[in-house]
Amino acid sequence: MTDPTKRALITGITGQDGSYLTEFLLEKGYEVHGIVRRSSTFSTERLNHLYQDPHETSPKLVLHYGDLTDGGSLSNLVHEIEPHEIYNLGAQSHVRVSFDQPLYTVDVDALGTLRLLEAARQLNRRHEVRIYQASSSEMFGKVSETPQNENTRFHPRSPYACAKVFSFHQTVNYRDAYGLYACNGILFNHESPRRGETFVTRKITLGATRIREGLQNKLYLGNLDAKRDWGYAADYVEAMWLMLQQDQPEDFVIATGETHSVQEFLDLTFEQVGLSPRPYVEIDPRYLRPAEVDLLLGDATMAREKLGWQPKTTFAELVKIMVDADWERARRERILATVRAA
Ligand code: NDP
Ligand code: GDR
Repeated sequence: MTDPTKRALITGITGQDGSYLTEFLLEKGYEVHGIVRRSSTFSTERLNHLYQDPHETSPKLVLHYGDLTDGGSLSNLVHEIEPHEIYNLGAQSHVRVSFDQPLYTVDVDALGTLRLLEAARQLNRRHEVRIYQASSSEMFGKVSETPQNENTRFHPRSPYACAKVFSFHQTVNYRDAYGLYACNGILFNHESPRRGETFVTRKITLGATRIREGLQNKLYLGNLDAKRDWGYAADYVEAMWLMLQQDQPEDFVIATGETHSVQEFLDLTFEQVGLSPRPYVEIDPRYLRPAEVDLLLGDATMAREKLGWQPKTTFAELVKIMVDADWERARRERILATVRAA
């Protein structure tokens, strides 16, 4: 291919981060290719506003069927597309679910990364490619120091986190062993109105706004004492891109430097909809985990100094962005329900 346009390949393009990263790269003039799993219903809801008819000449967003468990499809796509940058965001990303599906989680989140690194290594022999690995603050697990930075020891506490630690080290090793431009973004929790509905922040903003609109009576949650460093997903995708624009590949922590408990997120959300959580929230043990990560707090000094990156959205602003979006949705749902009942 001789076209000077930069091509990016994204696994996990249909997820929260995939959709924000696609917007970001399209605005930068990239041609974006995404890998989508085949399912019986469409999984591209988060990308609908970016959709381009594949019959158009030179579409800037192209989706391909593939799967991180299928090394053949990954290798074929990497070789056909010849991307300049690969973002490996695809994962079974739910920590609680990883206890129920440990082998599947490891296949996708650990071996899937290795399959992709291997395809990238082969391509890199004839066409320079850079690869970003979506590593996670969950790797710190039972933390040995606070705040956590790039030198903090890993102590993973779930099948998900163990798989991510494997992928972290494979990424570093492909960089050391083969000179591949490969880096890990160790991202702390980041949320948005596009967050999956079973992650705690979205579950709370959806639940509180639906309760406010009379669509739901109860919100069932697990451990309210866990503390997380929550940022805004739209801010974090810029850091992924910046990591691939440096002279040398390195691994970076991306975080806000503030930590809040699930209880605090809950209180602020209910305050914004003018309710107290007490009558509505119940603890359901099914949402507790066999091993919990109690406290995460990131130190993103290295990202600030080397990438010039820092978060733009505060905790209170994040909660408001999510509440506003879900409240609008709940209002529409209530109006629809009223019309149907009439
Ligand atoms: P999501 O769960 O929203 O998205 C995950 C994506 O991976 C979806 O597009 C999903 O496809 C895809 N996927 C799942 N299984 C496979 C598979 N077998 N083959 C190919 N693709 C697959 O996650 P986020 O967008 O929140 O996170 C993106 C990445 O960053 C993940 O790797 C996650 O582990 C990691 N991460 C996330 C953080 C966060 O706070 N959000 C923090 C740190 C790391 P489908 O739509 O079909 O399900
Ligand atoms: P996490 O996010 O496990 O940090 O992983 P999640 O929102 O699932 O949990 C955060 C904390 O909230 C507690 N919690 C609940 N969690 C869920 N899902 N549902 C509940 O009802 C509930 N009640 C309390 C949890 O126990 C936990 O302590 C996310 C994912 O995006 C990972 O892919 C990513 O790597 C990490 O963030 C960084």
